[in-house]
Amino acid sequence: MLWKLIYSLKSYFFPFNVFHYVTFRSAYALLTSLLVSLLFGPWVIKKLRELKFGQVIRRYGPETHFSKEGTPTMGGLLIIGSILFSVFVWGDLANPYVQLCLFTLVSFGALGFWDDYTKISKKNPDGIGAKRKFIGQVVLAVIVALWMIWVMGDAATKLQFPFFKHLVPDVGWLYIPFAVIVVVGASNAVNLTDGLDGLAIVPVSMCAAAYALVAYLVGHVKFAKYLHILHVSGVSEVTVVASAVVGAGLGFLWFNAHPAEVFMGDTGSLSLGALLGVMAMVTKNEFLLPIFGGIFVIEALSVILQVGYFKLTGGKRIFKMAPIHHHVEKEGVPEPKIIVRFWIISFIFMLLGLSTLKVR
Ligand code: 57M
Repeated sequence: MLWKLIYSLKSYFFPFNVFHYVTFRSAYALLTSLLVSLLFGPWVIKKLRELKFGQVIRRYGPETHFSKEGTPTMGGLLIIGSILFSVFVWGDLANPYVQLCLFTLVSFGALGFWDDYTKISKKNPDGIGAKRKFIGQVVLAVIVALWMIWVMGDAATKLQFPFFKHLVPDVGWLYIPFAVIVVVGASNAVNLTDGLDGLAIVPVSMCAAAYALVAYLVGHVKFAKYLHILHVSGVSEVTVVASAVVGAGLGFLWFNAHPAEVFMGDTGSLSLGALLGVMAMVTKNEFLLPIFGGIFVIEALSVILQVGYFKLTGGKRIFKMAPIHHHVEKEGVPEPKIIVRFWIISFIFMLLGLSTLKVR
């Protein structure tokens, strides 16, 4: 909102007119959240240490993780704070889609914080419990879905698919359970992926960058028409939010890179995953998310297959350990190598997803 103050002075100094442009504000939103997270990172990590918000390591996990015991967690507070500050400066808080994104970020962040804090205060790795966490996610996802339908109107319940420009069914109220699957699925998939230093934050940042572009295109009538995608007026402002996520993610990576000085915690993973889900919804490109976030799909599928096979066979495993990053670890691949290779795969998924915008 701060940009509106400077923009109002354009009659005195015309170059201030540039503050009106989403592209300009998005670039500076990225730089602002990056700078804020870099500047405040050391202080936040110091505070988390002082508050003894240290990670409890499961003893049945990979031995290489035992040395991570006590690493400050809840670093998601730094990510969320950097995004909020940057969007306050460069975003339009009156925009309903920006409000939806920020509500999702803060509400899921609060749910994750509650879980993280319970894990630490009660020394219980299960935190508030999977059932209570899931119910919280579903309730918040329903609120976001209803809010979006109220804001967006008829277009909200329409679905569009990669490659099929004429297939745009209106699913009506069925969109609510669909939206719950998108938001809760993304939230939990990012949560599961966040198991190695930097493993989740880079694919999250790549997905956010992809949705920054998608939001910009969907929000512009000409671009949307040219690409045969639904136009959603006003959704271009989400480009500013998505760019702030990229900046905050890079800033957090500075400290989360191996060997990590801080973990994002459920505070970060639940909120960022859910935010990606909501960005997919407000841009009406929900089916691009499993492509952009292909690495999250692989991680979640590895758990589903492992647990399902384990139950079906009375104890047999497909992987040495799920999620799949632990299986690769058990194969003896060093953590840094796994992380960078997963980043490369994530980058490929992002490009594949973006390419579908042209192939329709
Ligand atoms: C989320 N959390 C990490 C950190 C991070 C059903 C089962 C697959 C569930 C799954 C699980 O509990 N997932 C929870 C993953 C944890 O990271 C913390 O959690 C936050 C994210 N929510 O921000 O605060 C550990 O991950 C490591 N880590 C890093 N660097 C990072 O930057 O090294 C995290 C971030 C941290 C740290 O060690 O403690 C996690 O892995 O729990 N369970 C698992 O993933 C476990 N898998 C498992 O039990 N597999 C079984 C069955 C159930 C499928 C099997 O394969 O038979 C593994 N995780 C752990 N130990 N920690 C293996 C055992």
